Amino acid sequence: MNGRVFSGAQPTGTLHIGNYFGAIRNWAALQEDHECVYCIVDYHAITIEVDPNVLRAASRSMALDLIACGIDPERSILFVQSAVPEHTELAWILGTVTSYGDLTRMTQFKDKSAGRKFVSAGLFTYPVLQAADILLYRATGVPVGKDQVQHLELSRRIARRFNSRYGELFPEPEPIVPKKGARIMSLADPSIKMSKSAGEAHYIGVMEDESSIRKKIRSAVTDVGLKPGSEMSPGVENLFEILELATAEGGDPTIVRELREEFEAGKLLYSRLKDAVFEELIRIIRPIQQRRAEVAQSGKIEEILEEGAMRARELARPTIAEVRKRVGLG
Ligand code: AQP
Repeated sequence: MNGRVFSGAQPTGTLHIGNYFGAIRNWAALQEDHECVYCIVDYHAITIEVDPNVLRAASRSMALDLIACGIDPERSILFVQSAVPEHTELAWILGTVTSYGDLTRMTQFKDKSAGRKFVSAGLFTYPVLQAADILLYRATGVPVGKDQVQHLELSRRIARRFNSRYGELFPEPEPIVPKKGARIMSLADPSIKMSKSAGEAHYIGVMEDESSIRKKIRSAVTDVGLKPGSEMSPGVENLFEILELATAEGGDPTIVRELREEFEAGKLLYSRLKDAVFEELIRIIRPIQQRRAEVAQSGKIEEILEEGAMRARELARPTIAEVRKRVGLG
């Protein structure tokens, strides 16, 4: 084993291909040679108002999505964050070694708070809870997309400040970011990242039905007036990246080469590129959807999550006990 990794996904909706290529694929791969702790971060999800009944169901649904994408609950610890209250206890303590100034520089807070009438303090302190999630398990690696790298840097600073004030306890966690797919953009607006909360048009769900995926890809923003040697627009670049990532999972890479050559020659028909993206995505998504249906039918999800929470608490309790002792609490 090469150490322990931790990562989380918010149950704010269904997994999209950005989550899959940027993070979840890596989560699955890391199971081969790491001790993996994967969490459905419902405490994070409530930083933006959400219907309680929707949230509970969404956490179960996210667990099914993750298992369908290859997270094996026997090899990895898979659980819902709120079943392990040590996360919030550590978050409070770590908040006292977090600089207010650092928090004000977080771009995710700026993006997510923009245009909202009510901005919760929880949304502002979100990165402290994220640091607690990781440090609670003394994880050394965190597989995430590019959007989370700034938060990870803050987690490292928090660990450093805690260690220097109370004595060495936490390793400084390193982000594990894929070389390709770390930032998939929205198809409807390639200037923003693909995201659940940006709205339906902005993402392709891993569990979405084929006709809806086809429609979204067909209406993906590209550009007009392709000439030989012209620069690739962000929308076209994004489609090529998705195509490359999908073909890399057991597909035929010749199609990517051919389409790139057609682009260079100024002859590429975007409808051809979009059809290829659709075909390749469906090829990898279909078996995931089938697997999800099977796991859902087995009716074991509650049991899996309970077992995961129990295993997570076994790891979390000694850390929190040590933290309390060092800080002089209790
Ligand atoms: N567009 C993306 N490209 C690559 N990776 C991405 N991730 C998110 N969007 C992209 C990575 O997916 C993991 C899980 O993300 P999350 O569920 O914790 O929430 P998020 O980062 O806030 O993702 P969303 O879809 O944008 O959710 P909402 O809209 O609900 O906030 C993370 O590792 C993330 O880096």
